[in-house]
Amino acid sequence: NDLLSNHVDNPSLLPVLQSNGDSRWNDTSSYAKKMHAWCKIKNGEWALGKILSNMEKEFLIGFPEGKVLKVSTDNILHANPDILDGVDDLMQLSYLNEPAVLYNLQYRYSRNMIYTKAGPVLVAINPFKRVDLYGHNYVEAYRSNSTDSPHVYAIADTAIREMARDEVNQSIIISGESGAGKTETAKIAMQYLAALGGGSGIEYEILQSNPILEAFGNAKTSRNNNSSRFGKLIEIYFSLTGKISGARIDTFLLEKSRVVQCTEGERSYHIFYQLCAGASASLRDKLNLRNVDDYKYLKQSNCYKIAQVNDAERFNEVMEALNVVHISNEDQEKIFAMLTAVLWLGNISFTIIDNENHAEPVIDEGVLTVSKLLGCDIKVLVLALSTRKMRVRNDHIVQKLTLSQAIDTRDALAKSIYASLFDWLVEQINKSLNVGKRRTERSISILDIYGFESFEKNSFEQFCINYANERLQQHFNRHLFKLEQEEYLQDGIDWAKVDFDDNQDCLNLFEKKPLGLLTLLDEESTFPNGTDLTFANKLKQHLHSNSSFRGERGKAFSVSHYAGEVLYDTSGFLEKNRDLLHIDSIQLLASCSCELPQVFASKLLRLSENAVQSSHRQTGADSQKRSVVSKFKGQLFQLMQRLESTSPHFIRCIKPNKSQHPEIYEQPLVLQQLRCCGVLEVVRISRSGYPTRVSHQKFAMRYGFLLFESVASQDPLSVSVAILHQFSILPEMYHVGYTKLFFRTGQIGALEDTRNRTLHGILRLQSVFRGHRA
Ligand code: AOV
Ligand code: MG
Repeated sequence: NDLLSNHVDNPSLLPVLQSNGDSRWNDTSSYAKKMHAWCKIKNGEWALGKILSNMEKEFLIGFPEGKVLKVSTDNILHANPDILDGVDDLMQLSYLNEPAVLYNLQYRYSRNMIYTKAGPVLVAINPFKRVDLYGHNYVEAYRSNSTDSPHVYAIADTAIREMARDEVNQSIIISGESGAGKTETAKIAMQYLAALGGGSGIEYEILQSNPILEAFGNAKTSRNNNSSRFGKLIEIYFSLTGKISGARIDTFLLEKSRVVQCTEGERSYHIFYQLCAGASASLRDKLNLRNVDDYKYLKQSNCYKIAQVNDAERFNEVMEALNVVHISNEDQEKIFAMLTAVLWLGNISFTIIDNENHAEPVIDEGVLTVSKLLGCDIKVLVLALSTRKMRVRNDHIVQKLTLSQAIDTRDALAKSIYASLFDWLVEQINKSLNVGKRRTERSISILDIYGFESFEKNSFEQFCINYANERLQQHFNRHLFKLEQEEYLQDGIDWAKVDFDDNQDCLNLFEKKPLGLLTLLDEESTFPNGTDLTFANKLKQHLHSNSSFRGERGKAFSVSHYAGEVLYDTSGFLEKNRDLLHIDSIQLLASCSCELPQVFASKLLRLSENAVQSSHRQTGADSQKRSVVSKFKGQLFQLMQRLESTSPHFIRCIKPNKSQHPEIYEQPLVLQQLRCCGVLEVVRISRSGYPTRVSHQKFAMRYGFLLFESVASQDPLSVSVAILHQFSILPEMYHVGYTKLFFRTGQIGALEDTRNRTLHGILRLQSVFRGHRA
């Protein structure tokens, strides 16, 4: 008893017990000698040291290598006791500060435990290597509930259970920056759902949609060798017996520009390289298909291969997958013909025909092959690439195109064929996955969009991608804060609402009417005299007061996104937003004898007619469609609405390094993602709440022996309460629930400390006794 009271009387211990666990609460008196603490080395990097002495405003810290440093109080944070090393839920940490979270994730990551819970959110750190965490045995373990280790499987399992229990549709929402592992994670979730809900065979078709969509919608970028260039929501339907009965895929805004334009070191869509590498001799012959380096569209970026990827093999896998989703061999050949036509379009060159810089296509192999593959007349193709029909009042006139107009027309046609093909393919897959039936069943949706991007040069594509991520981030914030607050209310815990940094400012910058980025872009896009420069100037004129906006030199502006500041170059914004395809090009497609171009043409026509009706605008004979951003905004709103009607499960993917290599954990990079992805926000709420939850039983067992006096009743609750009293834990620091004790951060850490010292003391005494006896 003496020994114990000594420790409790130890004044250096009490402040720790009373600390509210807030890492900003940095009074030196909360640190005791010999305690471990995190010392900030430089921005985003921390080292663990031991406190040798504490002075007024600084500490003397000893590091493992024997180094001793003076560190100011501002750069010191509490470290957690060793027993909390590598906890599988960050909520269990006594001290929820940045270094503690970073260290915990790194501890697990280095042991191939890539999944960690951050309260309700699953954090997944990209291993960039095969990890043995998947497959039959793991599926069985999660299905039978014999493990509670954090895992995508556990999330998918919860989704299935809650879908059945609550009769509410579920969603698994995966976010994280480019290359963080969203697409892989989505596939892992699908595999689990397929394993549990399989049986009819449709699950295999669903899984096989992945290699197809990746081939046509993913590409190598400087951030990710397999970067998704479209957004995807797959809704998987379950029958009442829990079996998968079908699925529906929705895609969002494919990055079209990549088909005709690609940055050095990146690639166009995988399927082009796969086709060139893997097509059989007879197919090559039929399509007049060449090698990758024979095509200008593929040549311009100087990159044909991806390390460790065999495009020819992938091609066979894609063909196999196409078979699985019931795309006939004839249709497959039609698809390949369209791809080859796109490649040959890029090879069409022009000659100047007069001194006004008007141009005409050179009639060579390019023109001939394109006309053959599309099934159109050579003359019609040539006209479509060199002239434009215009209506001036009531007269129809034919205008010749200048060289740059002709090139733009050619590229617009190539992009349009590719994007139409992509949409058509998704439609075919959906037919096979059994959509169209009236759906009364429950479903689980998995969302995998392109992640936040910030390159050296950011254009319209990044603008759209980052806007989408901004919307998703808002969904994440709202739900997590709402959910968390609801849980406390349910437990009857007093709960003052927590403020959090939301991204509403940035969303307003995009969406506000009439003066937001999107409306200003649309407005400038409809002005005949609008240019990228006038657009940039207009932004600077109208948006300078928004705190998320900054005008930059020339045609540039920057936006302060939740995930960091991005500098956008407005070059090409207007043209990409208008995304004009001249009626001549649509008519060209409609005139083709091949089926696919006709299908594309009628869809394009329908779209442009709808838009004309709704906009009451008509300029010349151009097909006037809704602008790209306004369509995208509409899609995102619909997506959010659909997600709102589901019960969400969030997965945050983290990229541990920029080089896409295994075993490298760059602390500042991880920290930046944790900060901006809102993981630390979640952590912050929990810090103001009661993150540590221990059952009465467990608590009594672990700390009961520290009691000075025995308790009359030995039931766990009474023992627990006695412990709380003995250690003078302030009433506002804990809450006694029906079965559990809820603690604020820092409380358990201090108790652990006392427990360890006591155990040490007992061991020392034992050895002293043993020594006496000897
Ligand atoms: P993303 O979807 O988040 O990026 P991916 O899912 O494509 O990122 O992951 C990038 C790469 O990381 C993959 O191609 C794999 O090599 C590797 N990887 C990710 N998760 C795992 C895992 N669980 N196990 C093994 N390797 C993995 V983007 O689509 O760019 O935003 O637009
Ligand atoms: Mg992806």
